[in-house]
Amino acid sequence: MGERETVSLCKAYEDLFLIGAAVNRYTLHSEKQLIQKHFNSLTAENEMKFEQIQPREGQFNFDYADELIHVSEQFGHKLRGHTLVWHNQTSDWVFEAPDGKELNRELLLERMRRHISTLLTRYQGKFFSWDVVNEAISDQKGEFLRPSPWLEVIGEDFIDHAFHYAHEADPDALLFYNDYNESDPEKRDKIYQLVQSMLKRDVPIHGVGLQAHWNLYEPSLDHIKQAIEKYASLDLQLQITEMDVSMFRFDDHRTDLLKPTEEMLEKQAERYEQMFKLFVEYKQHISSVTFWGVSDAYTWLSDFPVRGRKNWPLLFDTNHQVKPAYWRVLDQISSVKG
Ligand code: HAH
Repeated sequence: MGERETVSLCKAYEDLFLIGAAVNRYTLHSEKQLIQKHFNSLTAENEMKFEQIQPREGQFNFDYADELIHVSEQFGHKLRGHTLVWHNQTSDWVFEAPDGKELNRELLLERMRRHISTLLTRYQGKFFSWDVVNEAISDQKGEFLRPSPWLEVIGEDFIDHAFHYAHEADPDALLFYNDYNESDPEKRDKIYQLVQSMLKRDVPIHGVGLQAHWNLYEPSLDHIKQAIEKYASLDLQLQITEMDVSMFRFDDHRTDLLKPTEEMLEKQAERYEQMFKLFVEYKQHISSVTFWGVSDAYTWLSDFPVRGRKNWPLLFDTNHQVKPAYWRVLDQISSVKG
């Protein structure tokens, strides 16, 4: 039997949802062929985060975002913006009092508004969706919002304000609340409650982003399904925004593995198969599935949570070749198309 020929993932899925990848200033070039063939949506992994795009007050660094737009226009990718308001990777100056003044709610809201409106006005019509607020819900039991300077200085309505500012600047952009551990039942209910209350207050929010940083063992398929159903019941779009399937449980700190075993690759393929089966089942609600990287040659998980430990969470291996998981994801769509 001859070798099976690889086909474009995003073409296979084009009637269902977009297939995206997070890229950075290096992988945009080193992974060019895979990016062109298999993906029809791109996200900047780091370069559009607050600390990189506005490192000093009023000094914006648009170079990389502009390059991303250039590449996307050449090859026809859609673009997701990541991310406007977050407690991490945000420049210190944002939360510092200027000389002779105090940092108060009005000033921080003004800094937020200026950041959001500068980006969304500049990139109007270029980025079809934005992660407006990232990870505002707490992981702690019994705590609703995550403690952060945004919350402390502005108050709970910092989230509403971010969405209003974004909508004012680009009324056509789809605006998302994005979070991880989104399939954990307790956190899921908090995210649901937040978004539901925003809808009641007429806050312009159009979708929930499920980061989907998953692994070989967790979350369970049941929990993923329940999360998708619960968010879908809000009648908003869902996007899978940062998918990867780590070879390790989150608290497994082993560092002895030089390459993944056959069993791990098979288990990963099974997990991807089950997850994409769900995405296909809920295709009416899901408008895009973005991987947090292109191939195992570079992934943020090779540094997190264990610094320097290699991980292999994606569909393409360290040599940019397809992995067993690629075929299983592809086969989910052939089963729908018949
Ligand atoms: C995400 N946090 C961020 O949204 C993204 O910007 C970054 O590049 C990588 C991951 C996820 C996260 C996690 O999975 C566990 C603990 C903290 C944060």
